Amino acid sequence: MTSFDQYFLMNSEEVKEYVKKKVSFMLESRHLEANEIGDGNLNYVFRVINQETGKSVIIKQAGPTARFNDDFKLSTDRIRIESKALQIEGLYTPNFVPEIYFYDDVMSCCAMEDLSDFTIMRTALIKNKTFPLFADHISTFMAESLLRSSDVVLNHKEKKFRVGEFINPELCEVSEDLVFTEPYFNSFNRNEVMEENHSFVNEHLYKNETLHFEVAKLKYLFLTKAETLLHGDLHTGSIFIKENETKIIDPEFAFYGPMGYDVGNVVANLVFAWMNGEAKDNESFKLWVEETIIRTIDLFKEKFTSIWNQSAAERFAQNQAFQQHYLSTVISESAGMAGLEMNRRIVGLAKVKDITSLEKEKRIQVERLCIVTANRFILQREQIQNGNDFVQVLKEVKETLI
Ligand code: SR1
Ligand code: MG
Repeated sequence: MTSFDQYFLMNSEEVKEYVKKKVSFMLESRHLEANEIGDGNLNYVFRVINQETGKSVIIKQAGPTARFNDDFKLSTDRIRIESKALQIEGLYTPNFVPEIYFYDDVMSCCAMEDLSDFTIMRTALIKNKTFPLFADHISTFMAESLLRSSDVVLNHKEKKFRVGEFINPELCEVSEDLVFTEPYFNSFNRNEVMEENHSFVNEHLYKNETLHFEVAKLKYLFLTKAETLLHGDLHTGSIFIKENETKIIDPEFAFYGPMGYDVGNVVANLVFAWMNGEAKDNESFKLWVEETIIRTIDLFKEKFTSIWNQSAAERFAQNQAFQQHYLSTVISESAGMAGLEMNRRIVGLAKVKDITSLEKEKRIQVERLCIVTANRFILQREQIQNGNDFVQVLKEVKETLI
């Protein structure tokens, strides 16, 4: 029987043995059942339940490559990054992340709270379900986690130490390629574009020099602006939800980067939900998404300002003009990053079901809508300063294109 003192990729039976040995509230349990339930692109996720007591635990293990494509060789260190990021986020917003029981650096896995009674938010949104508390929850999570890990609140030396802890070169490279470069050049020939949209993509993305200039600026922000500890992949597939609760999972892409990357990802993925409602002529769902985008941004701004006023340690934080400049930059960078996330999910290899599950004619249309909206988010980001500005762009593009 293995003592788990050397790394290997576990199967369900081995995970049961692992849990018996390592998880304090499952020690030597005899009636365990383990199932692999992961549906993400990268890791293996096992749910282990003791059928006698009903107690359960999630074991998440990283393999040496992405599970959906062996071409992506990725350091298993990503589980350390994820565990550590969840623990830090748990200090600021314990209600919005799963509890991490422990991280095992030999097996490159972690044990965490089982959230099986939640649903992945994207799955629920595709059924056009609505969540009235989401804007409140996600704005709290983002304002707390993004501001409290930044130089505004953290001691500057402590922040530099954290930047070092979260150096995440391989996962950052995935985003640099998939989000920032490939949608505009198809550099590795991995883009997947619907045939009917080839010339549209060519004109609006591949041959658009004006756009390339702005994307280049945003890419260099991502590469160089070590502003705060990001979740790094904050889409609706990284959110577990139920009526009254929201849990943010999967921060394996966490690193010190620009705040707007996380905020922009949330907006972009809400826009995908809106597009799904648009394709299904579901006006009430679209209205809920619009309100949710507006409230997410506006509540984020309110909460950000309040945390800043109460907790900022930086000497210049009391300068009102600086505070306004800082927040305004975060929002316009969020708009730019939202546009990038939208374009890459339409033309890149990592797509979203909100769009791919649509029937063909509708999909062709909403993909174009996404690209034009995304480009306006990128090109006009300086003018986007509140929630309504995002929704206005969306509505204007819809009016001109359909
Ligand atoms: C190689 S991983 C592809 C995508 O899945 C993850 O969830 C990230 O969004 C990444 O870009
Ligand atoms: Mg993920």
